Amino acid sequence: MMEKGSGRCILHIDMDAFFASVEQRDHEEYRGKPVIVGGLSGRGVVSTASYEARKFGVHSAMPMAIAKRKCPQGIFVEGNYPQYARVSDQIFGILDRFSPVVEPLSIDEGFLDLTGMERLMKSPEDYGRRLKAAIRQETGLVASVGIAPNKFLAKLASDLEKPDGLTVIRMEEVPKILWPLPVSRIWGVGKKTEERLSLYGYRRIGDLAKAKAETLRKQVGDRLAVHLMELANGRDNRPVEPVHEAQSIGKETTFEEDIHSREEAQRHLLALSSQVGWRLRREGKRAHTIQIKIRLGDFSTYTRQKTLKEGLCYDEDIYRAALELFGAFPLPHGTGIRLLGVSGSGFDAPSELSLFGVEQDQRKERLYQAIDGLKGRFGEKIVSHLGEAGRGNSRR
Ligand code: TTP
Ligand code: MG
Repeated sequence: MMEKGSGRCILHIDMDAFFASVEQRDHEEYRGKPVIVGGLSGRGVVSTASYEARKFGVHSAMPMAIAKRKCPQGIFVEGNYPQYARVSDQIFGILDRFSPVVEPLSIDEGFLDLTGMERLMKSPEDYGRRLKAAIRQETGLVASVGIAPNKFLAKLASDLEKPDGLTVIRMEEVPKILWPLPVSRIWGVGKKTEERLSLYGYRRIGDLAKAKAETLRKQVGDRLAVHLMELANGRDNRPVEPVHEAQSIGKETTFEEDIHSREEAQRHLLALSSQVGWRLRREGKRAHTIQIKIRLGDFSTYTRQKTLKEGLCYDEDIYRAALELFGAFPLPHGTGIRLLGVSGSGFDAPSELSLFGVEQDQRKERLYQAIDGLKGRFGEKIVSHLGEAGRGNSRR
């Protein structure tokens, strides 16, 4: 796989029964028992089930009522989503130590590109073992790992020996491992395509790999045929693409002392919104997504964001969005706020017409031109027609 340096080496990692495993880790009395996480109200569905619960036929997306029937002795919990997000951050922190190229796929899985890292490891398999051990040691949780020359095979591999799996697929093993599997295991083949393929007699991946290209093309069309034949032969050229932080313009403030009142927090959000607005306008940008960040006294950190049809660049519009997000955030009793942040992302292309783009509201535009003129001369904290800007002791 890594011998010649030309082929890739891709690792896929996926946590086992992620939410349920976090619950079992955090509650000793749940360990070894069927734990089901999900919505407990009338029409709730299962988010996930521990492997003990899966033996009863409980699985993700199943209506909770059915899960309760299948596994009456189960432990049913709503789940602690901020906790899962924190653990996920911790896991991705570990992944970042094991490869400079990490692509997160979901809260509990991602791809690592190990290509060219031969010297750092005894073997890819050993590296995978070390990664699993680091995760187990630092988070107390178990992951499954797949290693292969491409993404498709790596993801398939991580699933083959779950839970606690470590599976390597080499190119020459494709006929043995891949071909006996049902066509539905091919990425992008859902129920409909599966049915269509079965009409033509393609049930296993090997059936597709051995099909005549021309015949398959006629049956399912060029695009799908190429996709199916590539993957059925274990070929997949998609690179591991690390997500860069969404480009954003933001400001945050860490307070000298944690603040405890919502009113005070709102004043800071206004100041931050004004600073973000000013920066957006200065750069001729409009943000479709507004995010607030809240760090509590215990350092737990939350972000909340909303995306709007209209791009924003005016202080009061940004503040309104920030306030709405903040209003919906329940502040736990007794913990103060240590940090607040506001940022905008998801930019429209900068307009070539004017600093403000095609702005309908002439009055607003003139007002902000005047304000920004003053800010330009005297610094960004000098003025806001909204009154409170610049009162936070912002740090950069
Ligand atoms: P998965 O990795 O699909 O499932 P899992 O980690 O629970 O189990 P496995 O060992 O098979 O990987 O999803 C990760 C988490 O995402 C899962 O713990 C809960 C959540 N999730 C949902 O909330 N709803 C869903 O339908 C699925 C599939 C997952
Ligand atoms: Mg998982």
